[in-house]
Amino acid sequence: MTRMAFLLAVALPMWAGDAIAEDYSIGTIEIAAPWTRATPKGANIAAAYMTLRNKGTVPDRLVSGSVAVAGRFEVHRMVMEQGVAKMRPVEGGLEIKPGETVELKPGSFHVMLMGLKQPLQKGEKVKGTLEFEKAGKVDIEYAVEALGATAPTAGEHQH
Ligand SMILES: [Cu+2]
Repeated sequence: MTRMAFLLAVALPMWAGDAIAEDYSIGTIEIAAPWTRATPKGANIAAAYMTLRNKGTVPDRLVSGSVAVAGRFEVHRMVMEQGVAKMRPVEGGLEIKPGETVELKPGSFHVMLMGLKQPLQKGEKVKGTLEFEKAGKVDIEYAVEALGATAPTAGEHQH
């Protein structure tokens, strides 16, 4: 297959018309509203966000994941080093204690999609997986919000 034919084959099925973030669950873990942002031309990384809730009685961890359009998936946290905000991988996975909610949001924990194979466009949904130490693996889709968005499209989440 030529490179162009390959790009079209992976890009076309991703068009979904809107970008309302949806909720998912696996085992005792609830995943609310995974979302990311449109990327400027030439960008090869993007941050993605979601809310994780553990309804179980034992701790679990987000240990890995994947996204079809990126080469690598990492969970990052923000740290202050000498007054400068930097991001660092979360070693050993992101813990979600029983009964707790962990928010991945701008300025805090986030998923880093690295080695983007194509720009992310507003309105698309990006397919991926998340893997939890105990709950296992789940298929999810990230809603792609506008460049510069700070929260997912609101309206349907009344928790
Ligand atoms: Cu990061």
